[in-house]
Amino acid sequence: MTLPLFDDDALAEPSTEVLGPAAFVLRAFALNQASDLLHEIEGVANISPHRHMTTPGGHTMSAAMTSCGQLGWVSDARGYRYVAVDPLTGKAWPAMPDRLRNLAQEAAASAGFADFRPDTCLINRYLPGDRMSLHQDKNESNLNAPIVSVSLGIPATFLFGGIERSEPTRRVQLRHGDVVVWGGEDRLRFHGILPLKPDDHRLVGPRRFNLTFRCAG
Ligand code: MD6
Ligand code: FE
Repeated sequence: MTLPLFDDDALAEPSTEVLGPAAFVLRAFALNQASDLLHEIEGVANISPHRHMTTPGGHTMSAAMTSCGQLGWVSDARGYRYVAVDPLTGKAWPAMPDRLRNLAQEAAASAGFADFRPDTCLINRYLPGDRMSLHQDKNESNLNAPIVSVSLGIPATFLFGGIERSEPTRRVQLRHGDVVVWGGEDRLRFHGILPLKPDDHRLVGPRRFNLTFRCAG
């Protein structure tokens, strides 16, 4: 028998890392469902394709985005917000697949947030070099609900800061199958993603997907 010594995913064991009083990394939580999740992402992107949005300041975001659920996150010259109609297609966002909703609910519950009922899932797609600058997630009307964030594909370095932009950040490596859950007093902490290093994932290719589930409406 040959042990998969070169395959990080195959060696990943479920475990929990504590980032704050109400913020946790659930290592490998989504690993055994990853190919099903990728299939669902493809289904969503076939209806509402990934696109590069513009920030209110006029910059093009490096990660390409789409959404599913009753609401989708958009950014343009008018600001950041959630809308029920995809501006690219003129139609409602694709429904949130049950498999995605169930995974988010299970991850939230195992981090201590019972009855998480997300109404939106933002699907970010990063290529090597893409990044996400330090930000707070505060466009959601329900800031009591946590956020569940699923990483698939090539690894990324997540920056996790404080409630003020000026506070120091720590670096957390997020790999294929990892899930971050945060809420409560950690809900408004600044965070971001460093530019992705060139890499190639055996299942996903030279890409990273990040799914973030929230209660936005
Ligand atoms: C990303 N994530 O991982 C970007 N936001 O690609 C986020 O911006 C994020 O992972 C809120 C909660 C969890 C996250
Ligand atoms: Fe965020």
